[in-house]
Parts: sequence; structure tokens; C-alpha cells
Amino acid sequence: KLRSLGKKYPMCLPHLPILGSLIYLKSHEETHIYFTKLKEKYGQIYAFWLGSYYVVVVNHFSLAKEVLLKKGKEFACRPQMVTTDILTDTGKGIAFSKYGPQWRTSRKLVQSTFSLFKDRSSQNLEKIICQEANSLCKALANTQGQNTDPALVCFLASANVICQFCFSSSWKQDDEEVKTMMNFSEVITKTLGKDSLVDIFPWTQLFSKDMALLKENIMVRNKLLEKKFKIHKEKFDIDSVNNLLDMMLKAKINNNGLLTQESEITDKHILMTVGDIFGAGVETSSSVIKWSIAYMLHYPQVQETIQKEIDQKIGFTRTPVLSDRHQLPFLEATVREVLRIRPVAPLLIPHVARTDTSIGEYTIPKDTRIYINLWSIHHDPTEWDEPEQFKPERFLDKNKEQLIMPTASYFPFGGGPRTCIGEFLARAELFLFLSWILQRFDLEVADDGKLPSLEGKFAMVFQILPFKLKFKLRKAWREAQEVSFHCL
Ligand code: HEM
Ligand code: PLO
Repeated sequence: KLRSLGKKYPMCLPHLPILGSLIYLKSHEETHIYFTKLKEKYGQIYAFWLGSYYVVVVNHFSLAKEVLLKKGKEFACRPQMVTTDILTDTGKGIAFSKYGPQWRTSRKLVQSTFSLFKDRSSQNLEKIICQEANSLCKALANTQGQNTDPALVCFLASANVICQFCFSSSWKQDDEEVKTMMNFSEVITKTLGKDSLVDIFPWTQLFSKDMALLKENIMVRNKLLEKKFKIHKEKFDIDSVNNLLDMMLKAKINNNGLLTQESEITDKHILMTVGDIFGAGVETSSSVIKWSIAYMLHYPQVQETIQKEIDQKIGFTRTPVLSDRHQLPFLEATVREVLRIRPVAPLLIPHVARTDTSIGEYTIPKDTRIYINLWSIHHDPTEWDEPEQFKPERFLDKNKEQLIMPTASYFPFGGGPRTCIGEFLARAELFLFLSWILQRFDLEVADDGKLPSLEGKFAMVFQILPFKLKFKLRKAWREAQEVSFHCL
């Protein structure tokens, strides 16, 4: 189906009529790892057919930068898929929405909401995150050094930050709604993350149990969002815009007269945009915090080095703030290394070519799906020294004082027009949550002596499997608290 006259296409996997390359893509490994292996046979860029969809996989950073940055606009569309269409009410919101006025308006409104939460405002993000870090540490102290699965507390902390951002509200730890959310979020991510046949052969959805489960859980999620939306709409005051929902409601009222039907903001669009930000806000940050905790259990010397840095630069008389970031380069390097070795989105979100174009010397026809293999880029042995090893020092200079970027083969948040919109928030959360936890607690292996598996499982985000550990209040922290108590 590709016109070949004088054109050069990436090498293609074998393919059959109707099925395409499907049987050649079957593997027991995670897709991104299998795609990385295929590089040996097919090269840095290759293609295959997913049923009738033509897909190109990009495994090298220089080609990936061409897609994301140099030709960012040409590759800024997203595929339309059965699963994401169900999630987003046919492509509304941001992450799975096609390139166009709806996507642009939603993205701009989220960005304007971030400026609401900047610097001097009484509700700045730093304050909100620190409040949640405080509740998080209290909850961890309540575990009294017993074996604990960190999933719920990490979920709650990230959910509350994003809930403040979206609705100016938050949940208490024992609120049933939090568990409901954690449940549906888990089912949704797992089902969306499966390489589901439904997205290749839409008619199979009629028989798919997964689809039924997905629909049911998305319905629960939408009910919860609608409930929040309804309560909020009643209180809405156009002269006092405090969060994402206010921002979008205001835009709806002010702009709709001016907008064409194509870019009109409806309640459904608002709901789906908030749903994206909410979903991205909880699933990504809480996952990275769990990975970081797991790596620190595996590498106790990393934990010790960060704690030493915190003890020296911050001490025990105050808690960490964002401006401490440049003082704690080893913690920053550790976060960078976690995002390298276990990227949140190992294949990013698929991109789609909006016109006939090219990558390197290869012709790329309009509508081609592009998978950027971030896993391959972050584990490239020609760019990274011992890429499978966890070594935060690789991001530090010789004196271990200055952060460095050893290669350009690294972009955990993507880049270009579709770049992650929450990078600033995510980095702030990771720094504050981790520094608050390590100032107060030693992370210790659970009583059964089992270390968490670092293998992971792709479920829309690359997640760690559930594990337990012990949070032991540090002696130095406890003593410092007693001293300050006596001084009072
Ligand atoms: C998209 C990474 C946290 C909101 C993305 C993409 C990546 C990414 C790789 C896809 C880029 C592409 O397709 O080219 C991460 C990482 C995070 C994180 C590593 C945490 C450590 C967040 C947070 C939010 C967020 C906290 C919400 C506030 C989004 C949205 C998109 C996106 C809305 C879609 C952008 C679009 O399609 O225009 N993120 N993200 N992310 N992220 Fe994040
Ligand atoms: C998480 C489950 C929610 O119920 C819905 C949702 C919305 C946005 C998605 C998010 C899920 C998973 C992580 C995604 C995010 C948009 C950007 C982010 C894909 C499916 C990343 C890491 O790319």
C-alpha cells in the first residue's frame, strides 16, 4: 500500500494480509523491550503493520528529536483508537486529542491555570505540595515501622495536589472515594495498557470482556468527575477564578460567542480535560515515587548519600522547600536517574504524521503512527555507560556538586508541541515528597527480607509491582523534635 517510486521507507517487519505483522509482534517481553531488541535486526528505525495501520518505531534519540522538535508540528497528531475514544468521549481533553483547536484551547487553559498557582499567590503549588508532604509523613509515621505498601499514601498525596489544582479541594486519608479512585484508575490503566486487539480490529469489542470492564470503570470515573463538577458549578463565581475548573468555566462563558463550533468549549470538553489532568496527575507522580523508594531499598548507599545531603544543607529544624533544590544535587540526580532507567511512558504517547513527511532519509506518509521508543533511547549503550545500572552519579560532575547532562539521549517528558504539560509540577512533587520522606525516615526492607522486583509492568504508565517496606522514624529527627519540644 506504500507508493515506492524513488522513495525509501524504513525496513518493515514481515506482514500478512488483514493481520499485518501481528504474529511477528507476539512476545513474552514488554513491548518497549521487544522493540529495543528488534533494533538489532531492523535498525534504529523500522516499520510494521498493525492490521491496516502503518506504524514506524523510532529507537534513536537524534531521529526522535527530529519527530518531536524539528518537525514537531508535522508529527503532533494522535491516533484515534477504540479504547481512548471510550476514555475521552471520542478524543476530547488533551493527551489523546487530535491536533486542532480543541486540543490547543484545553492545553492553553491548563497552562494559564498553572500561572494562577505561581509564586506569590496565596495558593501556590509549593505550599500545596508541602501540606500534602506533611500529611504523607504523618501517615507514614502512623505505620510505626510496620510492613507497609506505599501505594495508597502515595496515591493520596498526588491525588490531593492535583485535586487542589483542579477543584481547590482534597480528600482525607480514610475517605472511601480515594479507594474507589485507586480501583478504577488501576483497571483503566491496566486495560488501556494492554496491546488490545480492539484497537486494531474494532469489531472485536463486541466480544471483549476487557472492553466491558473498561467501560464500567470509566463510567464510575465519569460519575465521580461529574459530581465534583456539579458541586463546583453551583459555587462558581466568574470574578474569582481559583482552579482549572473555574478557568474552563470562565472560558466557556466568555469565549463561546466568539468561537467556531469546532473550537467550542462544552461541559464534556471541560470534564475530559479535567479527567486527563487528574489521571496524569495521580498515576505518574505516585508511580515515580514508588520506583524511587524501591531503588533506594536496593541501593541503601544512595539513600544514605541523600540523607547526608539533607542533614548538612537543611538539618532538622525546618522542612525542605523548593529553593533547596540546587542545594541537594544528589537527590536531583537520583530523580533524573529513576526517570531514565524506568521512564513513566516508555513509548511516549503515539504520535501521528499530519502530512506526508520524512524522518532522516526515510519517507513517512501522512497518517503513519510513530512510536518513540524512549526505553531504547534511555538504555542506549553507545550513549550511556552501563545503562542497566542504577547510577545517580552519572548526572553529577567529578566533584559531585554540579548537575550535568551526560548525553542528549534523554527526555523523560517528551518534547515539542506535545510535550508533557505537568513537568514543572511533577518535578516539584518528586523533590518535595522525597526530601520530606528521607529527612524523617529510614527506608528499610520488609520483615520477609524481600526486595521489590524492579522489572515493572506496562499499564499505560510503566508501573512497579506492589511491594512492602518499613518506614522507620530516624533517630536524629526524633531527637531534634524532642529538643525543639523542650525549648518551647
Ligand atoms: C504527556 C511524561 C507527569 C500531564 C506526557 C508525555 C510524557 C509525559 C512522556 C508524552 C509526550 C509525547 O507524547 O510526546 C510525564 C512524566 C511525569 C508526568 C515522566 C512525571 C514524572 C504529568 C503530570 C501531569 C501531566 C503531573 C498533569 C498535571 C500530561 C498531559 C500530557 C502529558 C496532559 C499530554 C500532552 C499532549 O498530548 O498535548 N507526559 N508526565 N503529566 N502529560 Fe505528563
Ligand atoms: C490514567 C487513568 C485515568 O483514569 C485516566 C487517565 C488519563 C490521562 C492519562 C492517564 C490515565 C495515564 C498516564 C497518561 C495520562 C495522560 C498523560 C500520561 C497517559 C489513563 C502520560 C504519562 O503520558
